[in-house]
Amino acid sequence: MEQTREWLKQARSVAVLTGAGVSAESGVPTFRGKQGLWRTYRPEDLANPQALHRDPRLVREWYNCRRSAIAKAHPNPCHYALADLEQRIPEFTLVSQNVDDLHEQAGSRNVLKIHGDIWLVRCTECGRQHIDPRPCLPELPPYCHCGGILRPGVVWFGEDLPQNVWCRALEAARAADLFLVIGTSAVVYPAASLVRIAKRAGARVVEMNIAETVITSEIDAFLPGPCGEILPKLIS
Ligand code: BJW
Ligand code: ZN
Repeated sequence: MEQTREWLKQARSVAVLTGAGVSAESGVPTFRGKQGLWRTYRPEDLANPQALHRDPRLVREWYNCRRSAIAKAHPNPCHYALADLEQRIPEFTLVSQNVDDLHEQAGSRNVLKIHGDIWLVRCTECGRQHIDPRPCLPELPPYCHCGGILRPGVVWFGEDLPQNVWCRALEAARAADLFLVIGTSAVVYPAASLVRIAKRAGARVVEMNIAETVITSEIDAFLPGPCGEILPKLIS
């Protein structure tokens, strides 16, 4: 903790990669592990275009469940600490895999949402997208004015990340003196590749998680525990 505090003090450029663990303390379920799974499904079974085609009702149910949980959630001390950090560091980029809006609600400004936004719906035919703030989407399946089916405005397996957003995430990882990896299992690519990219470009990498992950052995420091406790302590 002391060493990381020192790195943080000296850093001019900080990039952060967040995952579902950051919103877990706000009551939003994670994706993996016993606590994370929705019913018996793995995220790989639901978060893909084939699942929407095969079983639109199931996919809609999953997203409605998550929309309701996110609608009820409030930012936790980790979200607020990250917003606070943004004010103190000259160059600060928050790269989030999360599709909720809790970082923005906490006051973070420079957020790169590399896996999209759960409040957006996008037409599978004409590509138009808009915000739909309802916790539950009623129609099955919901339709666009053009007759196309509407889907969540998120990135599923096998789909490209939004290019502009991803390029900015890469730049931030390459420019960082310090790279924080918070509350992610780091198994989903290309998001997880940012860790190695930052490290190769010279950044110190610090991970905060309640459990060790696949990247723990490759990084400079591991701070175990709930990030809603660790990060506020680190920046205090
Ligand atoms: C706490 C805590 C607390 C709990 N405090 N910590 C290279 C190698 C291998 C595979 C690939 C590769 N490149 C591409 C792939 C394929 C694929 C992939 O990664 N597969 C692997 C899983 C094997 N990737 C893709 O398909 C990506 N697209 C792509 O590569 O495009 C190019 C391409 C095109 C065409 C063909 C092939 C390639 C897209 C990936 C999209 C991922 N989408 C999802 C769903 C988003 C929409 C939605 O939310 O509905 O993103 S999947 C899901 O996983 C979601 C998350 O953002 C993502 C990461 O999960 P995360 O955040 O890490 O959550 P968990 O649950 O896994 O972990 C939580 C962590 O928190 C745990 O560690 C806990 O311990 C911890 N925790 N409480 C601190 N209080
Ligand atoms: Zn349309």
